[in-house]
Amino acid sequence: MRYRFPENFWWGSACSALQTEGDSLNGGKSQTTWDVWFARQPGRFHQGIGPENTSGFYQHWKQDIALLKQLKHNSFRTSLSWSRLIPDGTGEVNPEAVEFYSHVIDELLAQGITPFITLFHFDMPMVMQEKGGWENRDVVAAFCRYAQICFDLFGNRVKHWFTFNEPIVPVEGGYLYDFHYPNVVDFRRAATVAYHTVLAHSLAVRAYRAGSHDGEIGVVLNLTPSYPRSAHPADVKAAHHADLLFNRSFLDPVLKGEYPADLIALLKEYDQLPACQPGDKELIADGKIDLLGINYYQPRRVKCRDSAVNPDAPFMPETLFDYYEMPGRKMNPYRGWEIYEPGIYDIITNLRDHYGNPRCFISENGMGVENEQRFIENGHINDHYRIEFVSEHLKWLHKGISEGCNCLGYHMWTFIDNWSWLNGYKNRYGFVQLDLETQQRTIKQSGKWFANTAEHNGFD
Ligand code: BGP
Repeated sequence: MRYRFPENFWWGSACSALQTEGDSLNGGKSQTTWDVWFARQPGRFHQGIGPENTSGFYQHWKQDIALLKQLKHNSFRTSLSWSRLIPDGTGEVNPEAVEFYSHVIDELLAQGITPFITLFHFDMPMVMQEKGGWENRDVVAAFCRYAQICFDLFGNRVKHWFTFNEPIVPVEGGYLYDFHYPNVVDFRRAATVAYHTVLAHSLAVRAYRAGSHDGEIGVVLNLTPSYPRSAHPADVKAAHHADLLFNRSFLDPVLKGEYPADLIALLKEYDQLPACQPGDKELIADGKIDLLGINYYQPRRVKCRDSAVNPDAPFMPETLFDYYEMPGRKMNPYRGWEIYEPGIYDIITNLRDHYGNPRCFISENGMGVENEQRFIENGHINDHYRIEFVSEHLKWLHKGISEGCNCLGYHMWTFIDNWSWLNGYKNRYGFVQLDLETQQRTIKQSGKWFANTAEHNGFD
């Protein structure tokens, strides 16, 4: 076999609570920011479809786990919902939620599928957002209590924990670019949210270690390699700044236990540093992880700014660089993201060379495509483009692993077509096609290809 992966490689997929569970206001669950935002502004969501309208994992979990088995998964990541487990954010634990998540975890284990559990995947309980969300340190403390409760309830069965999924995304979406609630555009507040998220992560890691649990804890980061337009120092500097803001603002604290000195200097220069308190430094040093999840979808290409900075304009990341469209780039036109397979290799070799080669795995990678029904052949979707997407990324991953990178698995986003935030069901990502009306599930060609690859631990 040409591309054989190391023994015990994790083959699986990822999803999140809010994007799959449905029953978003049943079973004792309280509202997340998404439920509230959707109720207020349904027009901002593709075709007016909100988080109550999903693949219904809350009802169909057993059937879906049977599908995971058919897809030959040996591991699977999903998230717990804070607002389902602790509806008022800080008080009583909801027994219905404990029962639901226990059933899911037990069934995964019974099917030989290792559960990977994320604690927070973009779904802030509204009660916590009303207190200021991540801008408020009390919310940071409440998150730590929630994490501790999860470790105590499920830690005997769950051995792979992740504090956050893509923590930079709620910063970008909620506080810079208006694609998450609370729709603020303010860099200083964004920096505070990012900083407090790192503190929340570190507190949870501390709590996990203090509990002497027999397992490992990490975080899932979306790493977008920053490529400069050219080797000109101005372009290189622009790419370095983008890397500091969007990658290293989380990567360095969780792997090195401290922020990059040049990120601190940069924010200081523009008077954007968040407020620190005594003890924060030690706390961040304690937030070092055992396992890094890497979500990779697209690179970030930048160049130096074409125009001068308006001194009266508020500071934004784009004060420091412009985006660059590489001629001839390969695009996923539905999502508007560049497809650049070598990026996955660049990420893991960078981790090997500059971060001590940490234990890591690809926790998300995938391709959302619109109107996939046009590819139906003999009753199922023949998504050859997705097979090509996955296999091309796997080839680069394989190369990195054969050159010594400590990458332990590959999880696809995602196993069944799911609800994609503001995009609703516009772009389909699954190995399994979902008919939203009938809830019928049909395995796509890529699902068959993946099952075969997982079963043989590689492909030709
Ligand atoms: C990641 C998120 C997922 C998922 C995926 C696809 O950023 O962790 O929640 O949604 O991207 O992106 P989208 O759904 O926006 O197309």
